[in-house]
Amino acid sequence: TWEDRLLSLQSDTQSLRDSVIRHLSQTLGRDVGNTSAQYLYKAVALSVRDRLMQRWLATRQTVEVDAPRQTCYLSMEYLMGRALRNAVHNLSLGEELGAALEELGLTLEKIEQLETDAGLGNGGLGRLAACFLDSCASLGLPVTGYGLRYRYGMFRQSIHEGHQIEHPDNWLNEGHIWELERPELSCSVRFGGRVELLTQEDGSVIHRWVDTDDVRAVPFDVPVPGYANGVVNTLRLWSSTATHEFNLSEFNAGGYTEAVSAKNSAENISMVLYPNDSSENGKALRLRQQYFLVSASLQDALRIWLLKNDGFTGFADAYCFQLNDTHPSLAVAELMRLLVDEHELSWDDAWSITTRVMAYTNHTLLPEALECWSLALIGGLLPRPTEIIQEINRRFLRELEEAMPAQLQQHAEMSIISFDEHPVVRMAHLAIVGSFSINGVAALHSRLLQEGLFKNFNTLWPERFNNKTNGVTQRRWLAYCNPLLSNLLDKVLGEQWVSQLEQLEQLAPMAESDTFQSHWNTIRRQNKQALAQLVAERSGVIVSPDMLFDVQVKRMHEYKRQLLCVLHAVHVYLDLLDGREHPPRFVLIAGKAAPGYYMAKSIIKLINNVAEVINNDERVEGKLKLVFLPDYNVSAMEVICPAADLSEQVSTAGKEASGTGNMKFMMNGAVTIGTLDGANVEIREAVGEANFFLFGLTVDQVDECRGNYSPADIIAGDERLSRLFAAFDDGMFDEGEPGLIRNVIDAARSAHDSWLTVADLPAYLDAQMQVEAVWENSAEWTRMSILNTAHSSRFSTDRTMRDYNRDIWRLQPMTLPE
Ligand code: DL6
Repeated sequence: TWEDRLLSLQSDTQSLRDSVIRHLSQTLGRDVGNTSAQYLYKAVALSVRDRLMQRWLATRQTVEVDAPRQTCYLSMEYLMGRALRNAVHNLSLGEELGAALEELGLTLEKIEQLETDAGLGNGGLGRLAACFLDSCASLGLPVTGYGLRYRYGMFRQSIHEGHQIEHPDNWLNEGHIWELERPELSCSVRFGGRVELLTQEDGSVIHRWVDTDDVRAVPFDVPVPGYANGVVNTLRLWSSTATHEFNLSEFNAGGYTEAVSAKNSAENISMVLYPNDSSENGKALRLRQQYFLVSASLQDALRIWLLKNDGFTGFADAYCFQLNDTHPSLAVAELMRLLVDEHELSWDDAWSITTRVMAYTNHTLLPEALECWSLALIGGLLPRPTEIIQEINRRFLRELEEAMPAQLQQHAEMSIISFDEHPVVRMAHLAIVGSFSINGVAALHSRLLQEGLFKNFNTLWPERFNNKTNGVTQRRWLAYCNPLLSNLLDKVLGEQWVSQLEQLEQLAPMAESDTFQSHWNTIRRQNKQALAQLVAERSGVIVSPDMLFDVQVKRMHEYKRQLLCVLHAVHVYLDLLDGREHPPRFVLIAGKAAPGYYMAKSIIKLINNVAEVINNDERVEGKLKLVFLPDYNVSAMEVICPAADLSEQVSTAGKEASGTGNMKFMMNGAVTIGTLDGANVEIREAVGEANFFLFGLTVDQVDECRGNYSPADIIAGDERLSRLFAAFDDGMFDEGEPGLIRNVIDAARSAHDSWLTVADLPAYLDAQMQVEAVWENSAEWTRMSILNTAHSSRFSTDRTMRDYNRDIWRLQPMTLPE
């Protein structure tokens, strides 16, 4: 009854309040009446963590002992963001905790802001892994995430005179409440050394990897609470440390630096996240990180298996390892090594297990992101795994000779180790040869993989290829980041929509209702006010919530074409100066550029230069603003996506594997302007052509364009473009650094521009005119906005995880008491 509920609410409120006070004084040793905000956050987080512990233990027990089958998700990146709000709501503690904090004179909203983002990822790939974990826990799937506990995560970005400046992300500075160190589960990972061949009495030869430099892998466990189901899965992050503290004799002899150097080099492995998104950079330390992750994780899985089994019969039916891109694809060789060398299985038995447990997800078609390690480098660092890769490849080429006789060109193209003078190991090929499932991340991307990049493999093993369109978790990306809309949805749909997102479809008929539209707009306006406040705090620029909020936030990359967005802003600016009217618009761009990516950094500078001119020109005051928001991260997106009117998804067709920002915006009621690329194709299909602003070349047209492209002619033939480029040529946005800006503009109008910016620009400007026309009809815009949310349910990672589970993992959901 409601009375019982009230009583339990009161007692929970009281026990939470007591718990906060107890942690403050007893765990943290602080004076309750006089402490810093950081300690208050910690005491609150500890109180919530307490509530997870029992369930966490019960879930681990179920996964390790009872679950007939489980998945280990191997990923170099997890972009988790903040944990407190997510845990509070997934545990349904919001009301009680809110009341407890109120009694202490605090608010949950303020406390939440004190948490540092866990930024152990670059962008889409890492955030996808975090969404997957949330959905798996919420669906009760026995899935453990394995990753690295980087001491420094994604760099912090500031802007100085328009330039990106990078700062170390010292995210563990204040300690991390959400992790538990598990030193007793540590293991050793080998590097270097050499391989010895030993002939056995029966004549067989065994390989011994000796004289290695070993590094200790220490796991730190992070809880992953499911939504209202009592399940708490685990994210296990490995930290590297030396196997021996330091060399005492050298230390005693005065060689202090030498004495600690082995320790330092071991600790370096998990020291810092490589800040490259979609490009590999071939550094030995990165290879060490990858091997460290896979070796420690596989050893852990085998250890758990051997707790209740005394051999490997049945292992392949009980485990699946999902490889998040090629970064962990050394897992194929490492599992072979562990099974053959350490557990003495025959090659054939080990290979049969390996190829039944590995599954590979590809996240990019960009050639620069396809990892290839020099055979010499990998051979020096990992001699035994390298031998195994060579043996896998020898057998694979033999298989090819039988399956595709006399097709030597194809054999060379498909070989794991290239036939070059300086051979490289193609990590994607290693992953494909060793996996029973290979998937892309959106329908278009998977088709392009099968018809293009992996065509030969698809001919050989068509049954291995499949698509799994990405998603986002509606809990973080709608229910918790947009509480006002979430409350409205609770009222009109009931609270079940949070776990049954299909219920959003029921909003569609309400899209025409004046009353519902009015509620919708009131909420959106408040969300826009919150974003306006963030923008004012971080950039000093004041924007009105009545403006059209036009947003492009994502990693800075030429193929994502932030340039289109800023060129359109300049076009509007020039129009306004020429006396043409446009509805008031606020263009927001944010994202980090890889520190070594000169062009992406120059684009940031260009955006800031243009912003400086526009925002300080009184003639366009109140009509146009452009802001580059520094230090974009998960927490910033939680404020941005509920407030966007227009979502910019404008990559060159065929380049964006899927995109997931596009889904967050759609779910929160933004309308997309985009190309037929990645998951945009499916978004448009879901929301209907009339509710999506489409422009630009298709993948086929992009291909046709190559070698036959003349941006100069396109510019000369379109007055808008001529005026635009003339403004840059006149130095309107140079701000004292003409070379930099000129470089970007010249690259865009070069016939060699791979991103075809100018080719798509006229159509983009036209599509933006359609945007304005609809925007001026407020009821029509609101209808489109509501329909976007209504039709967004297929972009939930709950759906994505069900798809993975149905086709790849085949896990039985766990049921635990709530
Ligand atoms: O699948 C997640 C995400 C996609 O949404 C993006 O479209 C794609 O660019 C990104 N891929 C990478 C590739 N990195 N590497 N290698 O981040 O994956």
